[in-house]
Amino acid sequence: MPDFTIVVGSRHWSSWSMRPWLVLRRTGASYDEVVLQHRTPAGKAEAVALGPTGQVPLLIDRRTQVPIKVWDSLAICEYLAECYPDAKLWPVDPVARATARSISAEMHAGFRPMRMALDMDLFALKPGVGLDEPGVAADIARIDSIFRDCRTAYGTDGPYLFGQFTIADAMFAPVISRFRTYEPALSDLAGEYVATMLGDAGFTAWEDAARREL
Ligand SMILES: N[C@@H](CCC(=O)N[C@@H](CS)C(=O)NCC(=O)O)C(=O)O
Repeated sequence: MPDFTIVVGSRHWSSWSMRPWLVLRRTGASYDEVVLQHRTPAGKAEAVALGPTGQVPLLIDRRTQVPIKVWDSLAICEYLAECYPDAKLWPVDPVARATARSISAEMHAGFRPMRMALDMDLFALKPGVGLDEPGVAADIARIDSIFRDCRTAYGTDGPYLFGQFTIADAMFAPVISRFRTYEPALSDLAGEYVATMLGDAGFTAWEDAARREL
């Protein structure tokens, strides 16, 4: 039996599921998946039966006699970082790590106007739709500045926000999908980072699995 089970929602829409799934994949751990159509009554009932919140994602660690359940995307990422220190899921440098944690928490708790107006719809192309909704431009500008600032300050040893892939990249991965769908204007540096993430092996593996879900 694999060490972990990750319960995710439909890969087309479950932005919260995408994040820890990308991180789990980076650990190299063995895992299997349960994919719930979380927007349907049947999928919701399954989620309620599996975890305490009735939401996805949910991680089940089966390495212990009594399996450990971890819910909420950021908590799952933190748990995996603790289980797999060699995977360097957070930056090694303490200043970079503090920044990575801050922007990950900012993503987790914030950007509500953008998240509400620009739904993740993995393969859809809807250029311009929703961009003039209240608060959306400010959210996009803030994300653009996060991408620019991290790439400039910490991105010298690789193409990701902190050089090598970290949890921060996973936390912003659904935003990458949204930017492809709604095509807001971005700075050159932010646009380059979006292109990097669209070509990331984990991101494209998520897309491949979504195609098989259809
Ligand atoms: N804060 C949670 C949010 C989880 C969440 O909202 N999941 C959505 C799917 S992306 C869900 O389960 N929706 C179904 C529902 O709430 O009934 C996390 O970070 O994991």
